Amino acid sequence: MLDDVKADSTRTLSGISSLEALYPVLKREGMGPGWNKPEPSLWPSPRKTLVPAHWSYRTAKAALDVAGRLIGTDLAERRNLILTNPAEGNAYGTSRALVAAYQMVKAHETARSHRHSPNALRLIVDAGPDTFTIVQGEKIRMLPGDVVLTPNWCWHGHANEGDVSAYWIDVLDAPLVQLLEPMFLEYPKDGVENPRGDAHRSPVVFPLAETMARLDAADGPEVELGAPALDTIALHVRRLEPGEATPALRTTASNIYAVIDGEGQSIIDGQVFAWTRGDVFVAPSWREHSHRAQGGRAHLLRVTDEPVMHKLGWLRTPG
Ligand code: GTQ
Ligand code: FE2
Repeated sequence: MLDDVKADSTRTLSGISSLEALYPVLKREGMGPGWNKPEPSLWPSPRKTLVPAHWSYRTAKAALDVAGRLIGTDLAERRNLILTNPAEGNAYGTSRALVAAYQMVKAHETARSHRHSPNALRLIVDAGPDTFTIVQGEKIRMLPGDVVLTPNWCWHGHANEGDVSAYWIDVLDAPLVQLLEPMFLEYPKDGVENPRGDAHRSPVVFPLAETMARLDAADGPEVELGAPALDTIALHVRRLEPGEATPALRTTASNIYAVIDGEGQSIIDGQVFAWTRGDVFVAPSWREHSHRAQGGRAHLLRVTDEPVMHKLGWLRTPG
């Protein structure tokens, strides 16, 4: 039957003498003329389809406090607010490859363990000393300014054993995983993970105090956490001295910034965003940007898909 249709098309094609007659036959065969598309498939330089954007921690925290009264981690799995890039047609990511979210775990609450193929990391914004994430059975303390990794397929859950709510910023490469489709998510067969002890040192945690000490000793204003931190995501902490503007950066990689401390403003492709501690903002691919601290020193966590761009030969950062 299928062979009959194919044979029929071949006969039809041999009788065609105009492009207009060719197009419907091609369509029926699941083919399209590359020379006659309404939109080109390739273009000379990045189209900058995602937009610069900023999210306020103050607002997110207030929203999470409301959500905390209305939904528990038993139902929510994760009580998070996803920071979707407001570009038209975009439904999920903060940048093309990465998604950022604010997450809250209330006092004496846990968020059950799971593991997934997306890589993840968290920057702690506000948390009491008895807030933990459990990564592969290792109990990791989460203090403000600390960065914790949960690489691809590592078990992880969160536990707040203290009396105050904990708030942090998650970044995952889930949009990239959605695009390429190697998505897996799994729950423990026997419920919860049994954590082992308290980890003070672990390859998955970058305590703030250590990062600050490295910056104090560094030649330049930026240090990298890990090399890179995750297969798909690199992390850098940038110190901004008051009044000093960073050199303008334009790169094919996308950069999500989370404010560790201080305040200031960034100009992203001509748009000005004022920021303060806990805020998140994004400079999508090819959007030139620079930052300036105001009032005092500030520190930004720069979260970038640079390792992906570099590995694939697509990283370009013209001077
Ligand atoms: O904390 O495990 O924001 O799995 C999104 C997915 C956080 C998490 C998010 C997640 C997590
Ligand atoms: Fe997770």
